[in-house]
Amino acid sequence: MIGDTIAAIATPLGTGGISIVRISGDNALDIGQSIFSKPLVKSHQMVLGKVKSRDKIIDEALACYFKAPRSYTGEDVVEIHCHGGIVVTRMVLDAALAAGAVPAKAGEFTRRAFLNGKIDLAQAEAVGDILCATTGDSIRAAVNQLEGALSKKISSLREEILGVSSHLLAMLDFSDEVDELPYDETKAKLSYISDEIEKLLASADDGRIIKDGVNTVIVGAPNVGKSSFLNAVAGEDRAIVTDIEGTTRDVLDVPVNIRGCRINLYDTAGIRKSDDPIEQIGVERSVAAIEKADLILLVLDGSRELKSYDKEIIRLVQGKNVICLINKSDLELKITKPDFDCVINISAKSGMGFDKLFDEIAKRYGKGDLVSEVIITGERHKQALTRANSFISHALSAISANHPIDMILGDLEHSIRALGEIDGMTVTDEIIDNIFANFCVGK
Ligand SMILES: Nc1nc2c(ncn2[C@@H]2O[C@H](COP(=O)(O)OP(=O)(O)OP(=O)(O)O)[C@@H](O)[C@H]2O)c(=O)[nH]1
Ligand SMILES: [Mg+2]
Repeated sequence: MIGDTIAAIATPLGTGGISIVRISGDNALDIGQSIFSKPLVKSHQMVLGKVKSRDKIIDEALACYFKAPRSYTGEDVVEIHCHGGIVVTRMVLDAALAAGAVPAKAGEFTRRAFLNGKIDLAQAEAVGDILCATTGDSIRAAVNQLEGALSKKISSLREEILGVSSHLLAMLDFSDEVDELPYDETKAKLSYISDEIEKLLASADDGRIIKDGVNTVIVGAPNVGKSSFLNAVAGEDRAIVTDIEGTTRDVLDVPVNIRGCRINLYDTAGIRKSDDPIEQIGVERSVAAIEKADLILLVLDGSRELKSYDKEIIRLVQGKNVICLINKSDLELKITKPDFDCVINISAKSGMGFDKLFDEIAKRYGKGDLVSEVIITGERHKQALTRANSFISHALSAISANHPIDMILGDLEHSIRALGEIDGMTVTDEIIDNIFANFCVGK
């Protein structure tokens, strides 16, 4: 048992068809039964009855008993599916609390599922990722992780390392008798493991983009139509647009879904030298945003020739990942097109050229085919794999330098521990607390 019997509202608070109050723990059945009119005898069966609080009927509802361990948390669980009004749902929860349950903390149901071995840590994190997912790709990647794709990979790597460790332990026994140990097989195995970890690490960039989106910075000189473009893509007036140069001062962040890719659009201040100290700060922020961008949308005003500012910005983004947008293409074009691999004529006013731009973005960032593979979407996983790999490399150098077997075994042990942080086989309370602190109550 992991402590008290807990209860919380598992659905978002608001007016809807139904809300679910979930109760989990050793006393879940007693508590659930004490507030429900019909017997909850059979596991996994919905029963229609009345929810009561101190013998007063609160609502008509469906209740379901999930007998341990066949429940989300692995404990006895009772779910009450009541009518979805804010007040009635709170009253059902209050009835469960009055009957002896304690309020669940953020993520406590999923945390218990992890502690009871129903899911591992990577799978628990996937639950959080599904809740926050904004695109089909990010949901598919998270479901893949929830189904255990990453966990299986981690566990097979761990098995491989353990295999090498037992082989080395066997060698320890006769290491005094021979001058040189037959390390070839060990080296080959460790190199293979390291390659596999590197393959996983190589997927982390794609994984970050699938989960968190492509950081896309709109840059250009003042008045070229950056904010107009942002508003047109977002489909609402998020940024102020005027014909005065230097309208935008701060960086504005708007996430959009373009052909199933999450794109985090950043509108920035037009870059030019300015005497206005506020505008100058904006310009500095624009330049800083360029440095952190995955993709730069360089906007130029097609209705005029390039000015010195434009040329300076073109130099600034040279060599980076740029799509050049010739805006105001609804007007007569006077611009000499600059030399970029990808130049697209658009009009923020009419929407012309957007299709072509969106196709280009989908071509570059649509990861639909990738999400069926094992990919790393979490920074925490990336760090743990990097550490695991550095211990493997260390072990390989130790072998080459003919260091004692104990040292090599130590490296392998550290590497296994680092991998264990991903699925939770070897994890500190602090890491667990951090992960579940990001969950909401009721999950
Ligand atoms: N004809 C035409 N006008 C446009 C287009 N896009 C923007 N404009 C006009 O250009 C002017 C400047 O637009 P903004 O979107 O504020 O330009 P900006 O690049 O954000 O400017 P700053 O914030 O000052 O750097 C406004 O008067 C817009 O209506 C377009 O595609 N066609
Ligand atoms: Mg602007």
